[in-house]
Amino acid sequence: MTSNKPVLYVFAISHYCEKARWALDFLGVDYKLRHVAPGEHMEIAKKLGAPRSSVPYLSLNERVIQGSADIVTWAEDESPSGKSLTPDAEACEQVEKRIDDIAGVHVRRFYYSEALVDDPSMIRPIFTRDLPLTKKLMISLGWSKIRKIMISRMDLGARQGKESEVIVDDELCWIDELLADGRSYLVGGEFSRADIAVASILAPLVVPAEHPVYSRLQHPPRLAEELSKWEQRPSFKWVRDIYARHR
Ligand SMILES: N[C@@H](CCC(=O)N[C@@H](CS)C(=O)NCC(=O)O)C(=O)O
Repeated sequence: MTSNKPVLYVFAISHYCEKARWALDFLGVDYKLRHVAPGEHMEIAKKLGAPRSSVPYLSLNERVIQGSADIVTWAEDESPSGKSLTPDAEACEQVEKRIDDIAGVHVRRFYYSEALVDDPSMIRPIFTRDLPLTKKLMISLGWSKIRKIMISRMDLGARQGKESEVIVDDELCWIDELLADGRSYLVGGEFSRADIAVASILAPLVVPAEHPVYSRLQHPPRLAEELSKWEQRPSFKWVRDIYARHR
């Protein structure tokens, strides 16, 4: 018997996937979570008729919704709980778009520039997490090839990592400034999609205890040292607090 539940396709490690997953969970949408292996994600996307290869994508019976922002919008429209995540559409969109387009890309590049280049065995388990045994084996056997493709596609390396670190620092300054007036939430005085977007995109750096995947993630040594300098930033504390209260 096939289920009619929407299926959310994710990489366990992806912060954009966490964003979509958190919104679906928060809004009480019933869905099936499906972890996919790198490579497999492209084949499934194509089969479902998604315009691009990237996860997350949500398969409804008759169509597919791709991209974390569109999935959040769909989830809000469909929410059985009647909860909303958009107190101010324009303000939420401004924050969400900036965090997705800039920090989303550079947190990943900063992180992987050490994790995938210098310490690949440390993060391999997260790529095979929750996959069926055959897929786990496939990833393990093809790991050096997958790693090379990712290094080239995301333009990773020591110089690139430093470059992204500076950009992430600037984006953290922006969030620190937003929080400087003592607000608990980024937009409209209530928990919104802007909070989910910012907290989930920064989560690979902050590793909040409530995160479904990263809570057990260990940072590679040099990254850990760099991140220890940011531990007391308002943005880091805020991400921990938002996760503790809403995830
Ligand atoms: N803006 C997109 C970004 C999604 C994205 O970059 N996904 C990455 C994982 S973090 C991915 O699937 N990369 C592999 C690919 O594009 O084929 C979103 O919000 O969903």
